[in-house]
Amino acid sequence: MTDEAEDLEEIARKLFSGPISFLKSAPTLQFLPNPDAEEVAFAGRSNVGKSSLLNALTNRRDLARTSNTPGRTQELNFFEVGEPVRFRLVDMPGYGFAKAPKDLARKWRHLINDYLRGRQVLKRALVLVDSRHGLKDIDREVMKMLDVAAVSYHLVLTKADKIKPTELETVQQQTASEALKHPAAHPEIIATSSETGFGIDRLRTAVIDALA
Ligand SMILES: Nc1nc2c(ncn2[C@@H]2O[C@H](COP(=O)(O)OP(=O)(O)OP(=O)(O)O)[C@@H](O)[C@H]2O)c(=O)[nH]1
Ligand SMILES: [Mg+2]
Repeated sequence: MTDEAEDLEEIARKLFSGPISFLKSAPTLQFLPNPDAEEVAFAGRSNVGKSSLLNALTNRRDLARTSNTPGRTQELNFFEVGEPVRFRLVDMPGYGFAKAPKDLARKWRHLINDYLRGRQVLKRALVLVDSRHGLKDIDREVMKMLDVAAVSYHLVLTKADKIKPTELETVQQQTASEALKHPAAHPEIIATSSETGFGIDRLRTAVIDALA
């Protein structure tokens, strides 16, 4: 690693292990916080590991609530990083939760899409993909929406501890070749495990890089 990359990793690690606090939950767009800080949002299918990754990134166990059952996160949850505040992390409900009541699924879809498309201070979306399953059509739809809205996003593989390294490499390559066809997708695919901490340093620097 170059000195510069090492420095960035160190800065990122310090920032993410410093003060971080819950700001608020927004069940609808009316309740969004004032757009006075840059934001990085976690998107992805229900149960993919968004809340767990937010906790791993910030070195905290229970900042965002996680669960075995899909549909845990039901609102947009805003967390402020740094003091004074440097930026915000936004945990979102999952999409593609087949068992959710239709009205609720629709409500979440609108909330997520409207937020992602219309938020001026959103600097980067992290689109999480379960490394055991790879990209699904519903992920591709979100990717297309982000392309059209010109919201830059990073594809992040989750639960890397659940598959063999060779399988992980294959899914990483497949995902990378699809990412190339999406103008707003970052070409690098970051593989992570919230369980083992694998890839978390890299994700931290990617988040810092996305900010002004
Ligand atoms: N083995 C392993 N399990 C994980 C990992 N990340 C998350 N999980 C598990 O996957 C389940 C779902 O995790 P969450 O973080 O709640 O997922 P989510 O995407 O926030 O889910 P919703 O809020 O319901 O959309 C939990 O049981 C986690 O413990 C990981 O890296 N490795
Ligand atoms: Mg969640």
